Formats: sequence, structure tokens, C-alpha cells
Amino acid sequence: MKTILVTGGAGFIGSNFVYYELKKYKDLRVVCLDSLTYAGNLETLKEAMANPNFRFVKGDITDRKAVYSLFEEEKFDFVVNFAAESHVDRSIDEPEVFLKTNILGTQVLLDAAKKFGNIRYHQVSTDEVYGDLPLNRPDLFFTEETPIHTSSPYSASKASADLLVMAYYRTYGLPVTISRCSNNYGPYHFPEKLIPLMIANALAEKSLPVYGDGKNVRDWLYVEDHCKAIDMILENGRVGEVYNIGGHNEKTNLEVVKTVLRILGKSESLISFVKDRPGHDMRYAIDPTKIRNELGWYPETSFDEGIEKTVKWFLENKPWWENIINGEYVKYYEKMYSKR
Ligand code: NAD
Ligand code: TDX
Repeated sequence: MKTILVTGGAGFIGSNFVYYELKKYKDLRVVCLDSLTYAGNLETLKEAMANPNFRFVKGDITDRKAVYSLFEEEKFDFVVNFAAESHVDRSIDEPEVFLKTNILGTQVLLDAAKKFGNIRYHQVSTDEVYGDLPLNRPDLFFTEETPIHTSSPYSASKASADLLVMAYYRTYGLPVTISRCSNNYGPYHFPEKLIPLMIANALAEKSLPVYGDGKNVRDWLYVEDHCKAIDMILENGRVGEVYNIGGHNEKTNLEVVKTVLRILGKSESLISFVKDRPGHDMRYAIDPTKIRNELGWYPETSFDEGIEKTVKWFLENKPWWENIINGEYVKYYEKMYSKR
């Protein structure tokens, strides 16, 4: 039986990946290492906990001693690193923890993978490392050759991690891959992010804070399609390569917010334009040709279908997110939005 380490598996995408792997492989042990920051939630992994092929370990990827002892104990065949500070607005407010977790944490994992048998390592990165594209050039897309050109402390930290991953490939021959994905959405999305925040506010008839003029474009990918892509890269991806993952599902923020309101049957008068995010990236758009041609990956879920499924999930799982937004999150929301 092979064993995979999934770091950050108590967060949004990591937990979806844990479930994807447990469902797809009956002969795979999945070990999740997560420090349970504000974004990590054991509730999310409740069903996985009942699976004998799953183990949860609470621990920090920056804690070298703890990471090494876990690697010594488990003999991993694969490492997939999702663990990160992931919210751009928080990185603008307090960058330091982003550098610590996203860069130094990645380095600890790379060292561990190197030390304990040159383990196959996959880094979950983001399209934000490419910076942004102008709105008046719809012909432009991010390819794997697009230069790194970051905007926020978050994206700078993710780009730094990517550079380290590639350095470990070239210098030490560590078998690595990197995926750079566009905006995900779906079940277990933390309510600080655009789509779940708008769903929660709309249901409470609270105003929906759209930054700037709402014309910024994101390329939305249903989270399960992202999980499938990572799984394919682990199976058949070429080591030392970067793969872009995106769905050609470009929408302005305003379009997304209006779609959420329409599905919920709520009024557009809830929309409130607020102060823009500093350094706000205009447009992200992925060219997924490489992963499609090399690995046969394509996104199965259209935005129309995915957003319906997502809203339905949030309606059916209110206790999951109400628990979050009624806790520490109250202070975060007040800090981020009260003076906007
Ligand atoms: P998330 O914030 O929902 O979850 C992050 C998880 O990592 C949490 O469970 C948290 O407890 C854990 N974590 C944070 N710091 C840790 C540490 N020091 N040690 C161990 N665990 C730690 O994030 P997400 O949206 O699921 O993103 C997962 C990964 O995917 C990140 O690397 C992110 O950069 C990348 N990504 C996200 C998106 C997106 O749209 N959400 C898009 C592209 C790439
Ligand atoms: O209240 C809001 N109002 C608003 O207009 C929030 C939270 C966001 N926005 C805008 C900012 C962005 O243009 O919506 C867009 C999406 O914002 P986020 O959900 O914060 O995502 P983004 O900044 O695009 O980054 C996401 O995708 C890339 C993830 O959070 C990153 O982890 C990932 O790397």
C-alpha cells in the first residue's frame, strides 16, 4: 500500500483532495498534516476520520523536528503541499506569517522529501505568481512560460516557494512538479473568499462588498477539477515541470456576485461597491494547453453547473459555515470591512 502526505488537508482544496483520493484509491493511505490555523477545520475531515486508510496529524510544516519525525515514521511515497496562508487581503494586512509558512514551510518539506528517500513532491501553487493581465487584451493568457511577476505579499511568497521547489529539482534531483491553478470554488470554501462570503452575506440580507468597480476578472475552476488535475500530475506528470490548471471560465467579480444573487433569489440592491484592494490584480486567465495535451486533463464542470452545486452545498451545510462566521471571524470581518 502506498502512502501520500497531504499537507493543509483541513483547508478548502486540501480536504477536497483528501476525499478525492480516498474515493478513487482503496489501496492508498492518506496522511494529513495540518496545524489547524483559522482556515483549518477538523469538522471538514469528519467523514475521512472514519476511514481506516486516513490519518490526521496536527502539526506545523515549519516545525522541522515534527516534520522529520513524521517522515521517519510514515515512509511516504508522495508529498502534496497544500498548506499555506492563502488569503490575499490578510497578506496585505500581515505579511510575515505568509513568508514563514509559504516559503520556510515549503523548504522544510523539501528537505524532508530529500532526506527520507528522494520522495516524489508536488507543490500546489497559484496563477497569481504570474501577476495579472490587462482587461483590454482578452487574447492574452498565462502559459507556463509567462514570467513570474507578483503583486501581493501572498503571491510573492508563493512564487518564492516555487523557485525553491525548482532549485531542489535542479540542485538535488528531487522529483518535483508544480501546478499553478486559477481561482477554485466549491464545498468547504472558507467564507473569507469571494463566493462563500457573498453567499453568506446574501442569505443574511447583509450588503455584498464588491472591491473597486467589480470589473476584475477571475478564471473560476470547480475544486474537484483541480483535485483531478493534481492526481493526474502525480501519476503521469513529468518531474521538473510546471503545469497550469484553469478552466476558461473567466468572469468579472460583478458577474459572479450577480449570479449568486440570482440563484438565491436575492436583490442586486444588496451590492455595495467598497474601497479597492491595494495592488488589486485585474485579470487572471490560464492557458491549460500543456496539461490537456500531455495528460489529457480538462475541466468537467462548467461555471453554471459548478456555481449551482456550490450554492446548494452552502444551503445544505449551514452549520459548517455558520460556526465559522460566528467565531473569530467576526473580528476579522469587522477589521477588514468596517472602514471600507
Ligand atoms: P485554505 O486557507 O483554505 O487552507 C489552508 C490549510 O493549510 C488550512 O487547513 C491551514 O490550517 C493549513 N495551514 C496553514 N498554515 C499551516 C502550517 N504552517 N502548517 C500546517 N498547515 C498549515 O487554502 P486553500 O484555498 O485550500 O488553498 C490550498 C493551496 O492551494 C494553497 O497553497 C494555495 O496557495 C493554493 N491555491 C489556492 C487557490 C484558491 O482558489 N483557493 C487557487 C490556487 C492555488
Ligand atoms: O469581499 C470581497 N470582495 C471582492 O470584491 C472579496 C473577499 C473579494 N473580492 C474580489 C477580489 C478578487 O478580485 O473578488 C476576487 C476574488 O477574491 P478572493 O476570493 O479573495 O480570491 P483571489 O484574491 O482572486 O485569490 C484566490 O485565488 C488564487 C485565492 O484566495 C488564492 O489563494 C489563490 O491563489
